[in-house]
Amino acid sequence: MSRFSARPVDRMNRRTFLQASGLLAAGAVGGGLGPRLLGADGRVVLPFENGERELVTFPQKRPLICLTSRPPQLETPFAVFNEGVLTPNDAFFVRYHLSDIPTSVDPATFRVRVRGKVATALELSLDDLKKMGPPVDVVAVNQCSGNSRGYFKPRVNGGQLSHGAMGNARWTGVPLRTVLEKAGLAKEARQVAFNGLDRPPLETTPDYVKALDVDHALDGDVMLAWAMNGADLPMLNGYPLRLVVPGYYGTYWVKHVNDIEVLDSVYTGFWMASAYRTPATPGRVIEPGTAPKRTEPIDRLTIRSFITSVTDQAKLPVGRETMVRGIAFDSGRGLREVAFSSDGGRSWRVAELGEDLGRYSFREWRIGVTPAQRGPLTLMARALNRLGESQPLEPLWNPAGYMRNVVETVNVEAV
Ligand SMILES: Nc1nc2c(c(=O)[nH]1)N[C@H]1C(S)=C(S)[C@@H](COP(=O)(O)O)O[C@H]1N2
Ligand SMILES: [Mo]
Repeated sequence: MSRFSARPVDRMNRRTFLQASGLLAAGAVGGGLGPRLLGADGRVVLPFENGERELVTFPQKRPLICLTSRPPQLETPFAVFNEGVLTPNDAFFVRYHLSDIPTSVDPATFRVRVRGKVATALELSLDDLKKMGPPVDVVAVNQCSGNSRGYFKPRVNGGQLSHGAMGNARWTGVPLRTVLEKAGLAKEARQVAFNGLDRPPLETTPDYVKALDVDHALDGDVMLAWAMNGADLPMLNGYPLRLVVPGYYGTYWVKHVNDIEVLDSVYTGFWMASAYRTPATPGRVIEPGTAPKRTEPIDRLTIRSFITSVTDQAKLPVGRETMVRGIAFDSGRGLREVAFSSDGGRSWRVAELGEDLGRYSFREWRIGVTPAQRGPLTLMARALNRLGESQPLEPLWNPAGYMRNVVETVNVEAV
């Protein structure tokens, strides 16, 4: 697959990247494009073995939890999810697979190409896209399928993430359908493959390309987005254009997308055929130590909920009400309720849901807790959607540590 419709990227132009982010003038970045370490106290400890992490800053980002710095893989500190239902752009997590990532893109010369099984191949500028019709907006969760992988037991290979490889933002762009209809799909069109400006360091490394079935690509929800929370996409989140696939795991949300190819077959590149797959079993689960007979691609988000306002070891006053708050989301089927327990799952009450920002968004919830006596309390939240999907009480294990959605617990103390 040829990669570029133009050569918009000056990969090594650090100056442009820093200027664009306003950081050069502020002098906030030290040597190189690498992360700036915050020093001995700039550390966090995630609650699993080998969970000690550095906090680092990259251009356009506040200090985030560093999983790797080349390529950048950054987690959002969990406290951010208690500050608001939209994740700020400078706190939004970052995931890359390939080390050769764009560090500056000229929006004037950037082009996205649409080619393959189409009536008319297109080369569209950002202006062209913005003129294709009124911009559409969706609030949607982008979550890595490996989010929370560090909690898998037995432990599994892969980035040992806590719960910060997710975020919720308002995305603005043009429906992919509008663009594909302009190109005119051929009758034999079967899948659409998406490629971005990042490149493999070696020719033998497979380029990061993902594909969607044609029906999905045309559903009207899938979007080419140029803005996030009302601002340009941060460079590390896909500037100047990314795919947004509401309700689906982040692996499909191709960043810096500049090449869209309509195929008459099922795409067989590495990142679809070999990576980002789970056992093809109910719950995607297999016995640890065994190998799946069949696998299938990651697809929709599993339903999840989190308590955000209290963390392990928090103290709640006896005889007084504490408002416990959190977030919940699913793949867009429609959240029905969030149940809450303060006795380790013996009894459940229904929490009050916050503002509805749309079916793909985080939904805030809250509930009052008044401990009757001193001692430990085990807090749990469990979401349920209109399809009847809920969260398991026991974790579901798969070899790559994907799609975790067990009911999480927070252990606090009534004092
Ligand atoms: N071009 C490109 N797009 C990509 C990836 C990548 O490596 N390259 N990683 C994907 C994965 S696995 C995830 S989880 C999301 C993360 O999006 P974010 O970095 O904006 O948070 O980007 C997706 N899009
Ligand atoms: Mo991911």
